[in-house]
This record gives sequence, C-alpha cells and structure tokens, in this order.
Amino acid sequence: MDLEKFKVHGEPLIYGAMISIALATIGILVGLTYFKKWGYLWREWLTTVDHKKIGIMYILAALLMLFRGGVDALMMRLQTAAPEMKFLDAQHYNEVFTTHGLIMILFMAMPFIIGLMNVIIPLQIGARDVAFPRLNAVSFWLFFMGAMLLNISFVVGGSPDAGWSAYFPLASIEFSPTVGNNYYSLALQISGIGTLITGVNFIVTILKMRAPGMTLMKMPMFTWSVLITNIIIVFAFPVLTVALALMMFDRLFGSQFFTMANGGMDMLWANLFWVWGHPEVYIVILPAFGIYSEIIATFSKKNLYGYKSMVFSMVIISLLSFLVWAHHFYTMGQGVMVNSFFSITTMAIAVPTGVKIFNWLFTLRKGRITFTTPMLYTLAFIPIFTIGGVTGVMLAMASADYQYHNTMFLVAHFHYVLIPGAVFAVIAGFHYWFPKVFGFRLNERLGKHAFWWIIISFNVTFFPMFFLGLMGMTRRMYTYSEETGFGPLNMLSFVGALGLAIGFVILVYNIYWSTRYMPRDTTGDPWDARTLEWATPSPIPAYNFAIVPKVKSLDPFWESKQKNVPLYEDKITKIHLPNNTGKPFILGVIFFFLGFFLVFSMWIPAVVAGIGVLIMLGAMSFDRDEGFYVSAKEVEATEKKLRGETV
Ligand code: HEM
Ligand SMILES: [Cu+2]
Repeated sequence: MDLEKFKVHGEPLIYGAMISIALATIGILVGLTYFKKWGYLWREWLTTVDHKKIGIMYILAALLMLFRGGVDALMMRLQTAAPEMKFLDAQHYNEVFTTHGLIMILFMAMPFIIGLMNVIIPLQIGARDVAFPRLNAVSFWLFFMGAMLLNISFVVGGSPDAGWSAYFPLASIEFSPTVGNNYYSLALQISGIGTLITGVNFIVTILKMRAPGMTLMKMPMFTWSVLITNIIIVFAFPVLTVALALMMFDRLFGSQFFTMANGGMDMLWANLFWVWGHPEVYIVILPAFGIYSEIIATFSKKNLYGYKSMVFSMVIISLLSFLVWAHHFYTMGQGVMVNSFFSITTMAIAVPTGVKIFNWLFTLRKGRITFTTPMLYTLAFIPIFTIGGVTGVMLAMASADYQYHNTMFLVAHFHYVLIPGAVFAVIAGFHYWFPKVFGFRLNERLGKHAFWWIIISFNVTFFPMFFLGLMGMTRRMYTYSEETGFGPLNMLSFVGALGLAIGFVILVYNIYWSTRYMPRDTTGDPWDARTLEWATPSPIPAYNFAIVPKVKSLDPFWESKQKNVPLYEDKITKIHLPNNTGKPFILGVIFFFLGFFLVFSMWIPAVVAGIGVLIMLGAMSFDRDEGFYVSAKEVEATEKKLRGETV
C-alpha cells in the first residue's frame, strides 16, 4: 500500500500538531490506566443514555473545538497581522480558514447549543429524559466521530482547503486533488446524520413529554426556541445530506453533478449548500435568543415582555430563513428579479428580529436588574448583535453587495452576528445553568474579568475588519503588500485576537478555580429563577423529578415560590429508567472507520465497515430494553441528601 498519501509534509506547525496529538493521546491513555478509570469511563459516560451526561459530553467536545478553532483563528490573524508575513503559506492559510469555519459552526457552536438543550430541555418541560434516550446517544456519537474525522485531517492526508462553503469547481477533484474535501464530505455527513436524529428526537420530546398542564403557550421561551430550531433542522439537514452525497460521488467515483463539463452544474452546489447553510445560522442563533430570554427574565425579576410576539417572530424567522439563501451569491449572475426577491426577503428578517430586540428592552424596563455574569453577556449581546444586524441589511442590498461581496466587511458582519448571537449566548447559558448541573456557581469576579476581556477584545478584533473591507481587502487573502495600507488595522485586529484568547483562558481558569473553591449550593435555585429546571435539586438526580410537576401557568416555579401554588400533588413512587448501552458508541466508532476508509478510497475495508454499520443497525433495531426501577425509598433518600438534609 502507498503510505505516502497519509502523510502531510512541510511545516514545523504540522509536525508540532502531530507530536502534541500523540502526546495528548498517550497522556490520556496512561492517565486512564494509572488511575484505573477505564471502567468508570465506560459505565458512566461512553454507554450513558442520560440526557444530562450526553449534554455534558457535547459541551466538553464543544469547548475542545473552541480551542482548536480559536488556535486556527489566531494563526490566521498572526499571518495577516503585517504585510508579507511568512508564517503560513497560501495552501495552509486556505486549510486553516476552511477548518476554522467548519469547526466553529458545525463542531463548536452547534454542539454547544445541542449540549445545553440536552441538559436543560427535559428539565424545563418537567420530563425525566428525552423521548428516545438511546437514539440521543447515537446522535452524540455520530457527531463526535464526525468531528474527530475532520480533526485528524490536519495530520493525516491533509485538510479541506476550499472554504467552509466548498464551492465547486474549486472543491472538485480536479482543482482540489488532496483528500481534504473527501474528509469534508464524509465528516460532515456522519455528524450531520447525528444532528438530523437530534432534530427528530427533540421535536417528539417537546411535543409529547411535557409535564401535565404545560400547554404550548406555557412553555418557557428556551423550549420554544429549541422546538423551532429542531423543526428547521429536520427541514434543512436532508438538503445537506443530499448535497454531501453528490459531492462524495463527484470526488470518489467521478460523477459529474457539480462539474462545469458534461452537463454538470457548479452553481447547483452553491444553491444546495446555502439552502441548508442559511437556516443553519438560525439553528445556532434561535436557541441563543431563547437562552437570552430566560436570562433577561430571571435577572430583571419580571416575566418576559411580549411572550406571544416572541414566539410568533421566531416562527416568522424560521420560515424566512428558507427563503433567503441566494443572498450569498448575488454576484453570480442570476438576474435582477431573482436578486430583488432575495434582497427583500433578507431585509424582511430584520423586522421579526427587531421585534425581539424591543421585547427584551421592554422586559428590562423597570426591572430589578442584577448584573451577574450571564446577564452581562446578555446586555452586551443586544447592541453588538444590532451592529451585526444593521450591517446585514447593508449586505442584503444586492446592488451594494457588488462592492461588499467577499470582502473583510462580510467577515466582520458575520462574526458580529455569530459571536454575540451564538458564542456569548452559550457562554451566558453555561454560567447560568452551571450551578444546576454541578451544584456550585462559577466565580463571579473571574467571570466578569473574562467578560470584559472578551467583549472589548471582540470589538478590537472585528470592528477594524469593516474598514478593511471597505478599503478593498478581500476575505481569504493570505497576505498583502505594504502599499495596500492594510497593515495597521490588521495589526490592531491581531492584538484584539490575543485579548480574546486571554479572555477565554480566564474563563477556563474560572472553571478550574470554582470547581476547587466555590461553596456548594444546596437550594437548587441559586438565581431565584422562574422555570421548572430550578425546581430540581442540584446536581440533578438521574431521574430529574422525584414527582412529576403539575404546571398551571407560565413560569410555574416562580408562581410556586411567590404564591405558594404547590408544584407537586402526587406522592413519590418508583421511577422507571432506561439501561445504559454500548451500542451507540460502537456504531459511532464503526462509522468513523467507514468514513476514514472512504476518504482514502480503501474500498475493501470500507465495504467491511459498511457491513459493520448495517449489522449494528440491525442489532439495535431488535434490542429490547426493559429498563429498571428506582424504588420510592431510594428516591426519597437521594432527594434528602441532595437538599443537604441528613438521612
Ligand atoms: C474567536 C475569535 C475568532 C476570530 C479571531 C476569527 C477570525 C476569523 C478570520 C480572520 C476569518 C477570515 C479569514 C479570511 O477570510 O482570510 C474567519 C473566517 C470565518 N470564521 Fe471566524 N473567527 C473567530 C470566531 C469565529 C466563530 C465563533 C465562528 C462561528 C461560530 C466563526 C466562523 C467563521 C467562518 C464561517 C469563517 C469563514 C471561513 C471561510 O472563509 O470559509 N469564527 N474567522
Ligand atoms: Cu444567509
């Protein structure tokens, strides 16, 4: 066999990455063996079907990917910090911005959101788990293995290099002959199937598993946003599935779907990609709106202003999100009528979004506001996201976009939308729900330090990019000459990126510090919050609610505290829970190998792995799990212990 194709050559960076990956892997293996943790890892995590643990694994993976995507970002900013830098060559710059974009959106923002939604949604609706706990584990392992597959591309065979949007013909085998874009088509496919399954699982969970009395219009806003998001997932992801399959055929088997010759259509890719890609942005941003709504209500001590219009505007946004995709390529020549249509639909999205912004402002009005860390991120989100939105309307004007298109102005715009609209939200949600999951708060002082570093540095990094774009600097440009005058603003942006890195380091340090020193919270409700998840003890027992709550109003927990409305009317009885299973993990591993073999066109191993997948699917279909019961006595004892009473 030709081993040459697995190797990546040339850069000290890559050798460095190889060595650090090898060292980290050896470190983890040795550590697990030394501390005898293999059994624990398998029993408690790899085979778990508990939505809370699956959620935590999603979030850990997302934090890891935030680090990877962040290092990519720093490398890009260093390379462009001054004219004629020689840090990365053109090919590596291409690979770095491609993996940065892919990882940040698909393997950081989305899993972070899905992680929070896993942990919180069943609690918010008063359920004991998601509708299909085992399928939930399948979702996680497919996502995780897809992410790993993309990540090894940097050191095995080479990364994708045609941008995160992988436009054809650039991404075709002719112009991108390395295995990089094979990784793209397979890694995204595997994790995308996982996401699609999540979509189905959460729609069913929210529609069927709500506590008695919780009508649709009594659902917390985060639950609403997640329901709508998962409906978008179910409609958008199949488009990606098909597009990626066709891409794989083109690259591996020489079909001609997206080529420019033999009847292929390169523009078809751009259309399919963005029919998925634009809704995808809303998949990460709508849950963020939900998170902010919860936080604003809690820390203003008021119920959310304009509940119905909040829901209605999310529904409108979700519909419009499918009708705007061509705004990504006004310049590709589809004519005035088409461009006008997409221009108008795009600008129309600003209306429901504006409604939400005003609702948040009205919720704040006359509220008793406490400036906690999650609240600070929420308050910072409002003006920063508005800058993103307003520049979006500028880009939406087709004729003006002929100037802005593919310049750094666009890069500035989408970071101004995505970072407050997704990253700040997950950080805020992380701080907000952390005590629920782990039973203690994160340190507020460190949290605020990190906040100021991140907020200020964010603006220092990205605001100059608006001007760079207007000066004519295009995106994906790996270097420029002195005469362009792009130097100083790029240097400023690099300094900002360093500040962002410092902010994130403080954030991670805070997790470490708080784990060691923060006092435990036994109330289960450290923020005096409103929704049902806060009615459980923290950390949350495996069965969530000892007694399923009865819901009579919006913000039922708040009502129960304020007006002494009882939440629980039944007695504690035995609770039924599903057993753990190793099959989803094994399925994920086989999928990983199937993907890997296909990337390198190793047909026989690929067929074997494919058969392995089918066998696993068969085995899982005929699996019968009777589950097990936790006795009423055990439930009572656990409740007492978690509430800090002695048994
Ligand atoms: C943490 C700080 C971040 C920095 C400093 C940063 C920096 C950059 C830069 C400089 C580029 C453009 C490179 C070029 O066109 O030459 C870029 C592209 C991109 N970034 Fe970020 N970024 C950050 C975070 C994020 C986040 C959180 C997301 C998404 C959630 C994101 C998504 C993207 C995407 C989709 C691209 C386009 C990639 C492509 O052109 O194919 N970035 N980023
Ligand atoms: Cu779009």
